[in-house]
Amino acid sequence: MSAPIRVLVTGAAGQIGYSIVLQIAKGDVFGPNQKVTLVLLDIPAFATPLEGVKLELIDCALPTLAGVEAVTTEAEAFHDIDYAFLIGAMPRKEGMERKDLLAANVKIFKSQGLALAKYAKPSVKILVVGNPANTNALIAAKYAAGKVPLENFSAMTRLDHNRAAAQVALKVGVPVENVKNVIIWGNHSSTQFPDVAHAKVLKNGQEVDAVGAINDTAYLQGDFISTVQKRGAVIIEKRKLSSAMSAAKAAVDHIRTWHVGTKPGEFVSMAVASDGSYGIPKGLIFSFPVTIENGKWSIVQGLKIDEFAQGKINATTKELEDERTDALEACGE
Ligand code: NAX
Repeated sequence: MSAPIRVLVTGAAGQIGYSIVLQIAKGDVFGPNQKVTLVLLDIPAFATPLEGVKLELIDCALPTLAGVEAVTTEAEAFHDIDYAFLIGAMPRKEGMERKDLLAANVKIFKSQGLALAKYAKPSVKILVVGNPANTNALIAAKYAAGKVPLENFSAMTRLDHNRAAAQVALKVGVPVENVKNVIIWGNHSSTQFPDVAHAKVLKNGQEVDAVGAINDTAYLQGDFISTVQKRGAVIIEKRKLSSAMSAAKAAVDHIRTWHVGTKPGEFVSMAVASDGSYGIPKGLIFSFPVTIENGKWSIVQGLKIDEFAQGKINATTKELEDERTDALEACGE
């Protein structure tokens, strides 16, 4: 076993937190040969349930868990960490607008960006799950600039990616592992563009284009997109709580892929800082198709974007630009 790595989970007393900590602790992210020290952060009002989560983790008696720290200050939480799952935030409730969430949450991420700069290892890799995830990541990166590189920040669209792959699998009638290279473009919001134009499915032993296998443009440009875009809202309507089990699994997938890399010929969706690819303004945290090698992501280049796709990409870009303006204002910039 190599030396333990320090992994922070914020909002660890919350519902995604409760679902994810076991998966990280038992090796689902970093593998069975890598010990982890889990650092659990929540707000002081949740110190007692957080302590309960810590006790349960100890009781799991896991060979991969080197230690658990339950803390309520950023100084303790961000100290020397290698990875950060920034989940803690105010979750969206039924009927709540994203812009109400934005003002409340970007201030948390300004403070955590400053804490990353002050306490974390400069090599720390960050996944923002708390909404509005893309813009929270942009704010955290801005306030950690100079210490933690921009490319170490990401936001989660892997849940949307997994939802899209699952819908394609159901439609084609193949197992989900036979679907690859769906893309989520843009924001983790209802303007996201789930795109199957470059996806492949393995059907009857042959790899074919998903578009051909589905052979239903009206579905692909209509119900498919809205099902993925609105899935979070449907889960809230039915559970009266936002997605937690599937969100935790997607966060595990996101960091595991970042840690171990993508398979040859495969890409995944990850919201990262735009370098201007596909005409997206530089610095926006935008979900792109990426490949990952040696812990470094690269945006997949040269994919053909048709007029329909371009319209969708423009809409989600505009929303992210507006969010950036509102977020900077909320941070007093
Ligand atoms: P919960 O309300 O169950 O848990 C959130 C936890 O965060 C609470 O325990 C709360 O005390 C804690 N918290 C609040 N402020 C904090 C701070 N400053 N520092 C540390 N902890 C803090 O929400 P949950 O269902 O776990 O959702 C967490 C976040 O994930 C929400 O913002 C939610 O909207 C977002 N989601 C993002 C998804 C994505 O794909 N990017 C999908 C799932 C989820 O909706």
